[in-house]
Amino acid sequence: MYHPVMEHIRTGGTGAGAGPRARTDWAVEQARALGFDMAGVVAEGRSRHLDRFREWLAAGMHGTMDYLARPDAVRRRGDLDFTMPAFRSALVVAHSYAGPNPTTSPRDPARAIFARYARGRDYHHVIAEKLEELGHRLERAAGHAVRWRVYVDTGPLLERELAARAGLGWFGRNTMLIHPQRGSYFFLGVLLTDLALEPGTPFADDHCGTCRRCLDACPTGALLGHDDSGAPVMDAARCISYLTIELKGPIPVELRPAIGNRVYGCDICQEVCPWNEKFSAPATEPGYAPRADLDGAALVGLAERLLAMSGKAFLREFRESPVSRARRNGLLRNVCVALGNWGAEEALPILERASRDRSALVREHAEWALERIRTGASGES
Ligand code: B12
Ligand code: SF4
Ligand code: SF4
Repeated sequence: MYHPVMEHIRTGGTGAGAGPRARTDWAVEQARALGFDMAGVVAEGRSRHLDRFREWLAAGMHGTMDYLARPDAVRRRGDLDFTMPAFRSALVVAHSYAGPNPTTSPRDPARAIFARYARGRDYHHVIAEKLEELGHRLERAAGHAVRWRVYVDTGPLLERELAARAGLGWFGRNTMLIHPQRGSYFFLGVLLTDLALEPGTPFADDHCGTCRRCLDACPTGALLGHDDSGAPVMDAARCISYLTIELKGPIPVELRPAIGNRVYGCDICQEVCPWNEKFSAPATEPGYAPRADLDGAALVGLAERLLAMSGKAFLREFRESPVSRARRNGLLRNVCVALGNWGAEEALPILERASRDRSALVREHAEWALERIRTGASGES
């Protein structure tokens, strides 16, 4: 079996026309040249865990993420042949976004904390551009027409399952895909093709052992441990990443205090993971360097900026950033929650302004925060 770890790559391979093994060596080498940290191959299109995915949906753990439950999309997750009829291989890549927290936050509750993955340029753009270049190179080297399609969170694929089958890591209790020498601060991307490539050895070990750090650290109780099949389970509807990014309506009141100053996404269950403490190396991709305006931004200043912006201006401002997904009202909603959790009187004037905002969503969260500060409830949790 071909092993996908980068260190095993032969250099100087002659290319994509020479048979599956040589073609795979060459493709993985090209992936590394393009800046990816790991790459591996899956050649079997059927999912081994679609039942598990269906059960997860049936339990409503996807919250309002209806796109995950669309019947055609579920069917496509079950078999890559439905996504690409001539499918023969999936090249799965990992791209590191690891980086330190700003020195000011998350400890300073007056400052916002954006999840690491969202501090720089949007990974969908960065990875898609690189994978498209890889597709063109594969086609040129093959010397004939090659079908290929790239995915980075952009279609109904079980990316983590594919990555585990390609040998890139195991499913940790925090539900992240973790590699024993790289931790979990990496994105995944997939290139599907009708070219034959040599499959990698699926990652069989589970290195979590008796550790429970992520379960204990999750502030909202979203991580539920392993189910009977051995799969790690998350109630996504409770995850701060879902609450601050995917949820478009009001954040459930009982979960607002647990969000603290995390205004966009959450890394807590990765920060406490020993595999990240030991092995996460800083990302080499320049595009993932944090934007100055998001790096430990003061909550009051951020709220002022957002209040002065229209929805369109927000999308222009954050066009190249993952943060655009929350839209202006969603991010402002989150900032109001964080201001309420900070609990300082300095937050009152800006929250009063937010309570007169044109968005009902923002007004309601500002009212909640004002009430929390005025009644002194912020200090109680
Ligand atoms: C929906 C989604 C979310 C949801 C739900 C997350 C979740 N854990 O399911 C929310 C909004 C909460 C979320 C949060 C985040 N996400 Co997200 N998300 C996705 C998305 C689009 C789909 C995931 C999905 O289908 N979930 C449903 C569950 C049931 O499926 P699953 O996680 O793949 O789980 C599989 C296992 O349970 C396995 N399984 C089943 N049975 C068995 C049995 C055994 C024995 C074993 C071992 C496994 C196993 O099968 C399942 C299905 O294949 C993927 C991209 C993609 N298309 O895959 C990104 C993705 C998973 N997210 C990613 C990231 C970076 C994040 C965040 C870190 C962002 C942040 N900082 O805020 C957090 C991390 C939170 C966390 N602890 O998971 C990366 C993860 C990379 C990695 N190293 O794992 C992905 C792959 C995007 C990408 N292209 O890089 N995300
Ligand atoms: S990302 Fe945060 S809220 Fe979500 S499961 Fe991990 S620790 Fe819990
Ligand atoms: S914190 Fe511990 S249990 Fe959680 S994913 Fe990391 S090693 Fe596994």
